[in-house]
Amino acid sequence: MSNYYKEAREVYKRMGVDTDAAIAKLKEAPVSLHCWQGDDVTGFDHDGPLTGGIQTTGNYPGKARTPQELMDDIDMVIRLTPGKKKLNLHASYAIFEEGEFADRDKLEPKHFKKWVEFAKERGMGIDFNPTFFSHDNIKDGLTLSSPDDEVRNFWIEHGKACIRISQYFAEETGIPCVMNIWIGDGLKDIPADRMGPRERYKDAIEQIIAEPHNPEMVKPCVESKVFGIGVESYTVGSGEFTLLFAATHEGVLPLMDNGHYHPTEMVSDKIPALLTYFPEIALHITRPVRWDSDHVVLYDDETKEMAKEIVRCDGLQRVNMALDYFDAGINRISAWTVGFRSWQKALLTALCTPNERLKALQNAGNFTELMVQQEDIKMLPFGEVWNEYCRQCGAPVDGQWFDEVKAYEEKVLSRR
Ligand code: RNT
Ligand code: ZN
Repeated sequence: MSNYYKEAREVYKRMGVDTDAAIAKLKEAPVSLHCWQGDDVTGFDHDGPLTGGIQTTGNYPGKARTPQELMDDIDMVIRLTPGKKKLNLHASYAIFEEGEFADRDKLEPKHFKKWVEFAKERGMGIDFNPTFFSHDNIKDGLTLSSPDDEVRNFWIEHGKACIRISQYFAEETGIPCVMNIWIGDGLKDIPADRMGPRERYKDAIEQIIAEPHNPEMVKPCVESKVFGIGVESYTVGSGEFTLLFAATHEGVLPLMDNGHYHPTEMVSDKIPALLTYFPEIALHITRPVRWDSDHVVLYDDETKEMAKEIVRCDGLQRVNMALDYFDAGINRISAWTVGFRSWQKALLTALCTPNERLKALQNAGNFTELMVQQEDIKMLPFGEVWNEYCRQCGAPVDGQWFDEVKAYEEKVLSRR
C-alpha cells in the first residue's frame, strides 16, 4: 500500500469517509461490458448494414471480424480495467458451426455455447439482448409493432428464443441474466395511428415474457427511446410506454439509456424516482453528444451524478448497470477501456462521498454549509484512492495502460 494512499485515506477519514470500505464495496458491484463496442454493432449473423435508427461513425482500422477476435479484444479490456464484470451479448453475436445457420426466430442455446464457456472461464455472468435490428424481416421500419402478422410473429418468436437463451445463461453461470428488449420501431413522418403500434407492441412483449423462465434468474427489461435516425417523428417504445409497461408487468424492469431523453432531462434525477417504485431497474450508460450519439463514457459531471444517485440510494444491488456506446472513430479497445474505467471512477467517487453527512445538512436546512462541503469534496485526493483500487484489482493505474493498447494495435489490430 502506497504512502500516498495512506495519506489520502486520512484526509477522507476526516470527512467521514472510509475509503477501504468504498473500495471493498465497488469490487462487488457488477457492471455489464457490452460486446458490441468491438465490432461497431455488426455481429456474426448477417452481412447487411446496421439499422434500427442507430449508427456508428468512424472507420478506425482493426475492428473484430470473428468471434475469436472479439473474444481476444474483450480479454484485453478485462486486463486493462478494474472491477467486477458481466458480459453483455446481443443475439446477433450467435456463433455458428461451419456451414450452420439459424435465423433469429430459430436461435438456440447451443449457438451461444462458446460465449458461455468464455464467460464461465472468466467468472462472469451474462446479460442478453434480442436483436430487433439489422435484419431483412423488418418491414417499413417495424418489428414487434408491425401490422403484418407474419413479420410481428417472426419477431415474437425471436423474443421467446431469447428468453430461453437467457434462462440457459443464468443456469450455466449461476448468475441472473438481464434481458433487455429494445426495438427501433417508429416512423419518419407524421403518424396516422400512434396507438395501434403501441397496442401491438404491448401484446408482443406480453407474449415474449410469457415464455417459461425463472423470474429470479431471468430479468426482462424494456428500454425506451425518444427518436432514432430515420424515425424522427414517432417512436413506438416511448418513455411513457415502456415505463408503464414495466410498472404494470410483474418482474419487468424499466431500462433507462441516458442517450434516450431530451437534452435537458437528466437520468441522474430519474434514478431515485424509479427506485421509489421499482425493486430493481436497469441502465444503459452512454454519452450522448447532442443526440443519441453513443460517444465513449467519460468521467464527466452527469456520469458522476448518475453514479452518485445509485450509491446514495443504496442501489448498487438494485440497479443493473450496463455500458452502451460504440465509437468506430478511435481505437476500439481504448474506447472500451476508457468507458469502463470512467464508470468505475464515477462509482468509486460516489462511494467516497460523505453521503449521510450531506443528507443531514440538507434535512437540517443547512444549505450554506451543504454548498461549502459539496465544493470541498471536489478537491479531495481521489486519484490516490483510484490508484489503490486499480492496484488491488490487479489492473493498471492511469498512465500505464495505453502503451499496452498501442502494442496490441501494432501486433494484432493493424494486421486485420
Ligand atoms: C439503441 C439502444 C440499444 C442499442 C444496443 C446495441 O438506441 O440504446 O440499447 O444501443 O442494443
Ligand atoms: Zn441502449
